[in-house]
Amino acid sequence: MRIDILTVLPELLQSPFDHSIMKRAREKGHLEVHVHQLRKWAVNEYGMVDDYQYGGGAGMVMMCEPLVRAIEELSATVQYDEIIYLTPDGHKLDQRTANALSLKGNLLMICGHYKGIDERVREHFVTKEISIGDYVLSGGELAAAVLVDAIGRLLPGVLNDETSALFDSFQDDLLAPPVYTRPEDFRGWKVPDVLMSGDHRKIDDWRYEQAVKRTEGRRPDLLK
Ligand code: 6GU
Repeated sequence: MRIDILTVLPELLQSPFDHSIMKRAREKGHLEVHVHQLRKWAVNEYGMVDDYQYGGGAGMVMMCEPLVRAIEELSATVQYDEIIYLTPDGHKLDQRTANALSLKGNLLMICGHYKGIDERVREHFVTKEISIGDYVLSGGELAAAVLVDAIGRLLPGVLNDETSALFDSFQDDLLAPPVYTRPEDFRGWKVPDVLMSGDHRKIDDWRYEQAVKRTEGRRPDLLK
C-alpha cells in the first residue's frame, strides 16, 4: 500500500512510522508513506495556503488552490482509491473502517488545520472524511498518524503469529482479555491458575469469558 499525506506540518509526521511495526511494514515493502509539505503548492512565494473565511469569523481556512494543485499533481502518477480528509466532523474511526481501508491500494490523506479546508475541496475531491474521536486536535496530523498505524498493521504480511491482529480488541467486537507474564507470583499476586494449566481448550474458554465480561463491564455498547 502507498499512502501520501498532505500537511503544513510534515515535521509532525517524521518519526511515527520509523519504529516498531510501521518500521517493519515499510522495510518489508508492504507500506510506503510519503509526506508532502502543502506549501510546495502555495499560492505565492510566502507559502500562503490559507485565507480569511467568507462571511467573517475568527480563524483561517485552507484554500482550494494549493490543495487541488497538490491533489491533481499527485493523482497524475498515483491512482488513489480514497482521498481522505481528517476532520473532527468526519465518520468516527473504528476497526471496521481500518479493516476496509487496509484492503485498498493507494490512499491520499489531507490534514486540516485552522478552521478546516474550503468546502469545495471536500465536495469535489474528498471521498472519505474521518475523525479519530469526539475531541478536538490542533490539526489532522496526529489523526493521520493514528489512521496510518491502524491500517498499516493490518496489511498482509506485516504482523506475524505473535503480533496477530486476529485477537485484538475490537476485531470481534470484544475487548481483549487480561494477559500475564513472568513471574507467576509477583508480591503475592498470582497469575490465574487456568493459564498455568496447559489445557488449551480451557484457556481459550477462559479468555473468551474474560473478554465478554470485560466488554460487558466497560463497553456494553459493543455487544449490541
Ligand atoms: Cl481527524 N482532526 C482534528 N483536528 N481533530 C480531531 C480529529 C481530526 N479527530 C478527532 N479530533
